[in-house]
Amino acid sequence: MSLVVLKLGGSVVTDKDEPETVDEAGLAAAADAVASLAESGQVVVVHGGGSFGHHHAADHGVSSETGTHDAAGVRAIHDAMKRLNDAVLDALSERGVAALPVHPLSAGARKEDGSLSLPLAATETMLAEGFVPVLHGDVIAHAGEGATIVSGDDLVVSLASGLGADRVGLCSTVPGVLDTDGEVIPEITAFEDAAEALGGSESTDVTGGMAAKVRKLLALGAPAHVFGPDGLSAFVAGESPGTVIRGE
Ligand code: IP8
Repeated sequence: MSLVVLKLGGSVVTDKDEPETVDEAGLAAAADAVASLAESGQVVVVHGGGSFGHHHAADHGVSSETGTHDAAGVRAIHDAMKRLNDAVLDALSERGVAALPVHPLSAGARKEDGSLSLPLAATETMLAEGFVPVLHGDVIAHAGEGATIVSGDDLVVSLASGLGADRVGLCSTVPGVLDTDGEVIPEITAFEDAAEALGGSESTDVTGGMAAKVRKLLALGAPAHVFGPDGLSAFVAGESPGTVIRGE
């Protein structure tokens, strides 16, 4: 059975500029797409932080590199992400999807070099039993740093390579990776293909924006599709909306 790992960007399922606000229309469309994917194969969902995780992370001075030993701060970030995760799970459950949470804070850790260790037994067993695991960007224990942010993109890379995904989708609010003229770059096979065009994310995003996403996706074994909400149905249909990123 084919396995799809789909990341729903925080900007798709939340209003990124309003603290802790779900984008109901965006979430509904995304949940419809996941429900369609789940009808024909296995799917793992990962969602980003949007206005739930990033504001709290910035408030507590935590990023993917800078950690904290303040347990209250870690909980504030994690609890906000659990609230968003609940909203995603509810939307999926309303559509008959057997969605279950996997919280990275309790499942994985980062080594001193920053690399992510994400045991996959829970996710794998859920998939085998017909569930749809839903992970999320989170705060996570980090050797020598206390706890740092793990982005949904890092989780996608670990999940897709560890589980042997057939297709990877990253749905954000942009229609793909854009060149300097604002046109979608159809294919990226090396960072240099798009280096000039890759800027930072405009809203508060402690995990690095599009440049970091492209670097991580180039490291994957499977092709990854970066597309906007308008590309969701094409991705579900097995087409290649937006930009396809395949490392060589
Ligand atoms: O939005 C970050 O996940 P991302 C999650 O996928 C937090 O980068 C807690 C800020």
